[in-house]
Amino acid sequence: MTPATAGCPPHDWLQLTGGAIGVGLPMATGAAIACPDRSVLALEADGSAMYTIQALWTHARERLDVTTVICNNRSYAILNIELARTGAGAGGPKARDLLDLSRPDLDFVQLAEGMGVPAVAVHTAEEAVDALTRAYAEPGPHLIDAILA
Ligand SMILES: Cc1ncc(C[n+]2csc(CCOP(=O)(O)OP(=O)(O)O)c2C)c(N)n1
Ligand SMILES: [Mg+2]
Repeated sequence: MTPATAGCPPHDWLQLTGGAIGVGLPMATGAAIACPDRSVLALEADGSAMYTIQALWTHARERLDVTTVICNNRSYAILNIELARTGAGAGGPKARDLLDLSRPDLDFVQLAEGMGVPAVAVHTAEEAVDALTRAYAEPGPHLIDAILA
């Protein structure tokens, strides 16, 4: 993300200091409470989001100006690299199934709306820009479920 956002208006990055996933949504809560005059963009992967999804309810309850973008690839994708590092190749169907987050697909729009956060799914970069523009224009929390190929 760093090269992709190099030309953006001034901003700060907050990220985890270790390797435990799931910190993104509660960290966005903390950032928004600490700096109520700034908008917070939470970039969160689908598997990681599920560890702390209830933070969305806090975003709604505290009316936090947080826009959450779920990078939804229906997978614990990075663990494929760890699997390859074991020397087991691509793994068998059972091993690969453990890294799959489909069947059923997670519907983050319904999850967010069920906790009081308005949400929309997007499938293209153009739709994402549109959704981000609308989320930034309106105070309070929003969620964009970015469905990745
Ligand atoms: C608390 C915790 N539990 C489990 C793990 C192991 N782990 C590392 S990455 C990962 C999956 C990440 O998947 P996702 O968040 O969807 O990101 P993607 O790689 O698909 O972009 C898991 C379970 C961890 N790092 N921390
Ligand atoms: Mg994922």
